[in-house]
Amino acid sequence: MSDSPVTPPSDAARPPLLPPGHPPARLTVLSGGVGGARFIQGLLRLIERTGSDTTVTVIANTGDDIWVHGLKVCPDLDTVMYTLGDGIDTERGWGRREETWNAKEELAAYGVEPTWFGLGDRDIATHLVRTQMLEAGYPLSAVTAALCKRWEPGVELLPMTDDRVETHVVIDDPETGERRAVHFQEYWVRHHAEVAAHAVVPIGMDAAKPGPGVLEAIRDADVVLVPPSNPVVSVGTILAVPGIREALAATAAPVVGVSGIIGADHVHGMARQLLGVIGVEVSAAGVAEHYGARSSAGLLDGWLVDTVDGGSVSRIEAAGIRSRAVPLWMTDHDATADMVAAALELAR
Ligand code: FO1
Repeated sequence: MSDSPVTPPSDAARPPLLPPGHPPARLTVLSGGVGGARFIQGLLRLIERTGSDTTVTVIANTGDDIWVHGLKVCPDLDTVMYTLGDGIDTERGWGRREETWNAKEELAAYGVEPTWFGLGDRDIATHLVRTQMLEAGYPLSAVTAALCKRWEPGVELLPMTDDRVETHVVIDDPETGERRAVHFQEYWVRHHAEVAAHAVVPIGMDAAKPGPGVLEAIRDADVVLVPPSNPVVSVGTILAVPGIREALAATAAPVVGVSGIIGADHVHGMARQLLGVIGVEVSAAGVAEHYGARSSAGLLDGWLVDTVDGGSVSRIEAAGIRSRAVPLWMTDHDATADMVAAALELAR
């Protein structure tokens, strides 16, 4: 029997038809700290569940970074790295598990400030490595890649910029009543976001450039995901890096976000307070409208809200953003994976 001269069209010619909820090949996530890290854990669980060979690039906020005791601390980079590398203290959501605080106690015994910012002994090793490498001339992106060689987070972790940016908050000093700018960490960790705040200022942002790989990760993504991170100091700070908004407007990838506000309050952190500072309604719809629809020079193509906010879906869609109400409580990795699958569905 002669061989059939006709060969079937090769599958390589046709992009594989992905079953619903199956993550596409290349995902890029704009992430803050705790909320973003939990969201990415769910994304990795979804990839594991579907067996897809998806690559994930995380563009992390570095505006929370702070120099303390001569060390450079990068809370959002470290929270993502430790969480995905299984070194995180899951109670706190930051820093290392099985931590000890001897150095912190010794510093306090010397009366050295800031005593309100806790550096654990294990965590200090990360900051020593980072500070040494920065002082040797390595950019933050190279330092992060080096630290990730140990932690193997399973994603490409990119600082939003290699340049120094610090988020400061203008507050009324609780002791003196005088209005002054403090580092975001002092506002959050020392004052628990309980003092009157009047402005959020990303110091150094004008001179900042997107870090290596950042614009490419946005351009080349199949979908860009915006986790329920703080819209002001986490996502907002990433969007403020010159060039990043333009890249998000230009990418062929749908941009889909998940609300960190459920009902009238944030799930974690201080989004409620800071949304008030910038005059944005503290609601899932308010944040969606603040981010704006891509069809009108904004950020979003899609926006997931929690089931309690189902009534706001029509308002969000009226703003030009596709929306769906699904459970958004990240109670465990599978619940979060379901939420990520819903976000990817919205992106299709
Ligand atoms: N948060 C606190 O509430 N108290 C602390 O003493 C504290 C220390 C700290 C040290 C390193 C680090 O990476 C994070 C740390 N955080 C602390 C959390 C940090 O304020 C937040 O992770 C982010 O900046 C906000 O998302």
